[in-house]
Amino acid sequence: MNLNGVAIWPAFLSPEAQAAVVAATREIVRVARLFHPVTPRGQQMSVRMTSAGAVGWVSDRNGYRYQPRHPAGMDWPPIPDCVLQVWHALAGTPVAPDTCLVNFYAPDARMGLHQDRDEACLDHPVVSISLGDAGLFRVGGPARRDPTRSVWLSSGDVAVLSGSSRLAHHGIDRIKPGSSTLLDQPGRLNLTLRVAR
Ligand code: MD6
Ligand code: FE
Repeated sequence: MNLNGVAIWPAFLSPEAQAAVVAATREIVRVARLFHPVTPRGQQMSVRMTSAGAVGWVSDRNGYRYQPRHPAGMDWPPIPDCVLQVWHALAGTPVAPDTCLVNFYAPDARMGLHQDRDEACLDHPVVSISLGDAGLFRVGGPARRDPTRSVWLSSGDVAVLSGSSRLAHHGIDRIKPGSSTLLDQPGRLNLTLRVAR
């Protein structure tokens, strides 16, 4: 499926593969706790985040950036193999990702329309894995005012932003609590792989 140039692979991950990624993500979160980032303007984001990889995405009063440590000071855990496999199957590049952002949406969390442009080189794709409750994904174009289209991303779906869609605006309007039994709590987990440096 293609939504404004974003490739969407419905049910790319089997239920078994989804369970393996959830178990690996629990291990990431155990070491590098989820936190609520604060935007540069001082607003607390509703999504909780952490990262795996050589660098991780953080946001605070000093801006958005990738940095080699969690805000609490520890190294980010390594990106799990089962997650790297998804990248290598779909990214279309031999370059490996150096960061995996973990987003957790409680039932009332959302993510506003944004572009992914904090990476040093914007030629590499972004590969995004959805797990747990479905999320309403909105995709526009490179300009903020470009028209948008929306699709529900369900557990096991994978989205790839590359080429003309790499700088597409996108966001999550809301999630549908209770639409999946994968997680042991209501909510949605999203893992996003990138080449950041
Ligand atoms: C989410 N995803 O699905 C948020 N970014 O929860 C993103 O912000 C995103 O899905 C870049 C590429 C794909 C994505
Ligand atoms: Fe994004």
